[in-house]
Amino acid sequence: MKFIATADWQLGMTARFLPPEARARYTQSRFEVLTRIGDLAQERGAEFIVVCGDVFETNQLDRRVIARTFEALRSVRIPIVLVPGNHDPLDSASIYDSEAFTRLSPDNVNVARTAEPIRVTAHAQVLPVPWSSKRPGRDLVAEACAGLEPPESGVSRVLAAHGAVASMNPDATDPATIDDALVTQLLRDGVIDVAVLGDRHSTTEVAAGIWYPGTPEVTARRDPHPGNVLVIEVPDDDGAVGAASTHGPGARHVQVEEVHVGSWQFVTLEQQFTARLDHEGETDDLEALRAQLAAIDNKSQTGVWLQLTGTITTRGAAELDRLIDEQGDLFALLEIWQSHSDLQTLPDGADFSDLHLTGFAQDALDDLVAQAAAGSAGSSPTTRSEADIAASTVAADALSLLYRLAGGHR
Ligand SMILES: [Mn+2]
Repeated sequence: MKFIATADWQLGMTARFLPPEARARYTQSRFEVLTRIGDLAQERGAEFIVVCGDVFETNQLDRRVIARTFEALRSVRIPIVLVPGNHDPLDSASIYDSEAFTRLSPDNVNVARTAEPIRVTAHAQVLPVPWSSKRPGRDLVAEACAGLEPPESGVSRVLAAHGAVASMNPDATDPATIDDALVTQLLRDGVIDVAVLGDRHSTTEVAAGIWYPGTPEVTARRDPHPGNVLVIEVPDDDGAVGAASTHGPGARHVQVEEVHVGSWQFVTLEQQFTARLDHEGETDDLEALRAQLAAIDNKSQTGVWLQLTGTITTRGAAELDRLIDEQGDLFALLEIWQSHSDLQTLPDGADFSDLHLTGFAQDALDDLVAQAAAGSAGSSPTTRSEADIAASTVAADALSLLYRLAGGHR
């Protein structure tokens, strides 16, 4: 038995962090990846596809999202099992009961409405564990599997559920946490052959036979390993020996292959700066950042967050701004990750010496330099107030702008 496991499509998600132009392309890509999943299924001879929850971002979505989902899946002829998750639970407002969904849904799409085995092929069963509310308040997997017997000989069973597992849950007090030790026991006992889960958007092997496929197209900067689906093969039960020996680890080697299908990437880049009045070291830092950006492939489908630290001169800051502006044209998103950056601009009066300012203009410049210095790293921390730091940032930005407007470093 071979099938594709995927999860967390989050269709209808609005990527507000992307600029409008990139956002539209990103939204389109997240439908297109569904077509690639269908193509992969055909290439590999997969017999069905199971989607482990959060198919849709919410239950309240534009009809267009549903229409585009089915259009993207149009060429898929094998069964597709959709398991409602916490984002798209089977509550009274369920998207799966909407007029558009029920009208457009093709015959091969099966929404799991109860935690009862679905016979998807002659030799395969999916045991789905759908969510019926955002807070079930109990371990739905344990409930679904209580008292369950192994499937009949010659049939493999896939557990398809959604939620955090106990061994990885930061909030272990959440009663909906899945007891993964129990899932391992179910695998040992031959009650299930493999378990696939939604919720973690990063492809993860929890334990032998227990996997999160993750989201097929990255959804957030914090996901370390997104963009994959799993092609899973459970060897056919040859029926030569009893159930106790044909099931469980050692007897049935489930093969799991991770296949990258995503076309977008979200990355963070770190760059340290060291201000030098001769600018040489700083130029090296800027070039290092430029090289990091240049090394990225497929820039138009890449979001980059920069983590910048250290010190930079006014002139260096102007060059950095220019670099980010220029490179920003190539990327879907390129911005400084402010909460993870600490780059101090060291005002440097000499930066402006070739402007030959006099009188009022020179006085204003001196004021800005002094104000920028008051909140910068070089000043005493004990005398720095929040207001000083804020004023210093504004002054440093003004100096940087002045430097650029005056045509510095042409
Ligand atoms: Mn999700």
